[in-house]
Amino acid sequence: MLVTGGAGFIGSNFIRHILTKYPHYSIINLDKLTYAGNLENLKDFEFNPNYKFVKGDILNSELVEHIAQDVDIIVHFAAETHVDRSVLDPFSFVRTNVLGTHVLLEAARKLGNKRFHHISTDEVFGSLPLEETHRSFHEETPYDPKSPYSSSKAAADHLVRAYHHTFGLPITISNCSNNYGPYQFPEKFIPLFITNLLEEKKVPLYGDGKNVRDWIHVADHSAAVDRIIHDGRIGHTYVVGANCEKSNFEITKLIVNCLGFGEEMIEYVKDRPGHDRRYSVRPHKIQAELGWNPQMNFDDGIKKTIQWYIDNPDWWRRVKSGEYLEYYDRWYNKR
Ligand code: NAD
Ligand code: TDX
Repeated sequence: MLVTGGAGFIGSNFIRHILTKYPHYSIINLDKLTYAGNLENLKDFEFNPNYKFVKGDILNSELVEHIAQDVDIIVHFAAETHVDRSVLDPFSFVRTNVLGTHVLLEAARKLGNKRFHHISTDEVFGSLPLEETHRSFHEETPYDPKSPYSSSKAAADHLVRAYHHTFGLPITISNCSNNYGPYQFPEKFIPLFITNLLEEKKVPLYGDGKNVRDWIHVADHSAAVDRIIHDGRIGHTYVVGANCEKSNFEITKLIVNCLGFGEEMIEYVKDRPGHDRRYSVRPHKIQAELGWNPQMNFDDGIKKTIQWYIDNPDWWRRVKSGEYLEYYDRWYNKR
């Protein structure tokens, strides 16, 4: 299996899931090690003979064709993933998410139509109004991306489908909701808020704090991708989510209280431009067809996640420095 972006948050959790469940599988992890990639995430697999890391860019077609020669499947996680960064620097998102996906599709086609699974997001479907609680995203929802990030993911999804339709490439796509769990880079909402509080800093809640996200533990997302790559129908899309909608304020309060603070630690800050109001995912197809169901309830998952950040201060202190601080400064001072 060739996994791209396996040194990031979800990719590393997925590799750990696969090599634990199927110890005879062999994985090549191709990752550029951007600010978000971290080899420490898979340190325990460093010497596993069935795991190989290759540092490289998915836009390097020669390298991709070389390492994909003998694999049975490409599972494509690599991407620029932070919506706020896509506001500051849209081109890097077009480059990696659109052009990079294209390079991988071409390689898969040239190498005799390799099986290809593309990891996408529910954000390609756009934004739902808060009050229309009966509406959720599903496989037939029209695409309506709103941010440079979600537009670049949508463009990639269309290319993946076009390669199936035009060249018969055996593809599947998953559109998953917001993930949380261990090894998530602390620029994202949940780990940013946990680590800020561990540093006794306030947490920056955007706008009115009422935006809603549909949360899933990363272990459940990994299990969903596992089901799709093994038994998913070729050419099909599966939306993935855990039926767990929460407002940002609700989650903020939970984290703040869990860490022994009160609401005085919440700082309402200027909203993200174009901030999507609500995401909601209806994962009926993957549940009915593949028998997948989320296992982790949010209360347990968030407590375990908070504990993971408490137990791993070296990990997050190292990544929450250098480049990250420059980015944070740009985000708050130059937008
Ligand atoms: P992440 O930012 O933690 O990791 C991305 C990884 O991709 C990093 O290891 C980085 O080094 C690597 N990478 C980036 N550009 C690369 C390039 N040009 N060549 C090779 N490697 C490159 O991201 P994540 O949160 O783990 O997301 C993984 C995938 O899941 C993405 O495709 C994302 O769109 C999708 N997704 C994420 C979420 C979420 O909530 N985090 C939800 C749904 C879908
Ligand atoms: O400082 C913050 N304050 C705040 O209020 C940050 C970083 C976020 N937020 C809000 C914005 C969102 O409503 O929290 C919510 C979650 O924000 P992010 O963690 O940035 O996630 P989101 O924008 O929803 O996108 C995520 O989910 C889908 C991932 O980053 C994407 O890669 C994935 O596709």
